[in-house]
Amino acid sequence: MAHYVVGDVQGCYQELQSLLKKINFNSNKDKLIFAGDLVNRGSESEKVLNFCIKNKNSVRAVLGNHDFYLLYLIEHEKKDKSLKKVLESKNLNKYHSWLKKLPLLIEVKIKESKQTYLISHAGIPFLWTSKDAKKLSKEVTESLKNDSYNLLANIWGDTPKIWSSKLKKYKRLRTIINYFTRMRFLGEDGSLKLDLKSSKPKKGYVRWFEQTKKNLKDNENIIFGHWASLDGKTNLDNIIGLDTGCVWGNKLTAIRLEDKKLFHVKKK
Ligand SMILES: [Mn+2]
Repeated sequence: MAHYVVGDVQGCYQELQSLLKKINFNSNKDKLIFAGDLVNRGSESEKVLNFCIKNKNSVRAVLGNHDFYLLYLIEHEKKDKSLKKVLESKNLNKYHSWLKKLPLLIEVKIKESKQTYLISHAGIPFLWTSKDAKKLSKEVTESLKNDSYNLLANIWGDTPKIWSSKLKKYKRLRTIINYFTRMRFLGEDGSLKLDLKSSKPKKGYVRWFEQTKKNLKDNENIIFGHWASLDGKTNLDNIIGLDTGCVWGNKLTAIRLEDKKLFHVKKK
């Protein structure tokens, strides 16, 4: 049995199938965890969701910003060019209920290596301990369970720019979601700089993992997606980026947690 984490699929179903072949994925014994952004931009988002639901006993995923966008469309707008086939699918209710239950953070402990892996779409800011992050992910999950319509109407926007434990209600939930699903660069105080999307550092801002790495214990690792222009390069062996821009013509990447081996397939 092995645990694999897969980077941003974004509707690239053919490449996902090639990657599963490459890793010899066996849904009866292996576990597959998606680092978010299963859907949108790519042409076969509905097939990716069908695969996840069909294999739901061996598949887990964290929500990415594009998955939130799909949830928003399902509950509010129902119109989008790129996600048309998903929104018109007879399986839409299944997609909805499966996506709604996904967390923002997954923790996997590997017995053999005694390593712990925290998986979230964009990462974890240094402002949170791993215990905080788990608790804050649960707050969003609870809200998606009990109040998704209002939550989804209130998650859009780049403010508040900085986390505070005093934040309440939708401002609080929006900020948690922005850190977990959209973060790239942070100010020195930990404030989000959401309009910077390249991988090049800018004065006054650092890539989130440069700060978070100081918090991690010897056996702790973080796996994230979201940042295609980084092409997986953090230069750290305990904070690993898996978004290698498949939907942009580059490649789809997975990591096997047991030995940290990376697997890639090229965009077809
Ligand atoms: Mn993303």
